[in-house]
Amino acid sequence: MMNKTYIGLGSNLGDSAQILREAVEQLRLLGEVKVSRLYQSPPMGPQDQPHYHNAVAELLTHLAPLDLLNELQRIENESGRVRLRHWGERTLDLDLLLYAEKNIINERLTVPHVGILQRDFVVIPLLDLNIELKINGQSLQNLELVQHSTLTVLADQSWAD
Ligand code: PH2
Ligand code: MG
Ligand code: MG
Repeated sequence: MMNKTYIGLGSNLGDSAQILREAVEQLRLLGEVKVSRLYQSPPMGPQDQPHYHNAVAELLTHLAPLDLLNELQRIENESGRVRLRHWGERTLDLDLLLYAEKNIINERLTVPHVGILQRDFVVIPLLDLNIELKINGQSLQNLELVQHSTLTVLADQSWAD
């Protein structure tokens, strides 16, 4: 079974654009990948940290949710992930945002990812990939935060080619 999944990518330490490019290269080993545009986003959480580079990848994969989570964590770790504090700066963050239409809640994983609908740095890149995307019946394009985006576009969808 092929499953359509969406992965959130973030980085605000090191050469973030390059780190995210290498992460996409690793995701391509797991299945077919499409990426959103690349954005700069002011930090959510502690304000005394750099702006983030954010993007979302659509991944078509045979991997089951927890197997995919394991792969994402492996990629984070192999990239030499540094994470300084909760909601704080990190070299690479890969979040499993959506997995097919599934709702998953267990000790390791909540899907849809917590807070998706409140985060423009997730919603806006998701809309690049699927303008009609709905989460539990809610159309993303109708969310108020789409009109008040704090994001800056850094590159079009060819950034990870
Ligand atoms: N990730 C965080 C905390 N804050 N802020 C932005 N703009 N983008 C992120 O990806 C982000 C954040 C922890 O994962
Ligand atoms: Mg995150
Ligand atoms: Mg994370």
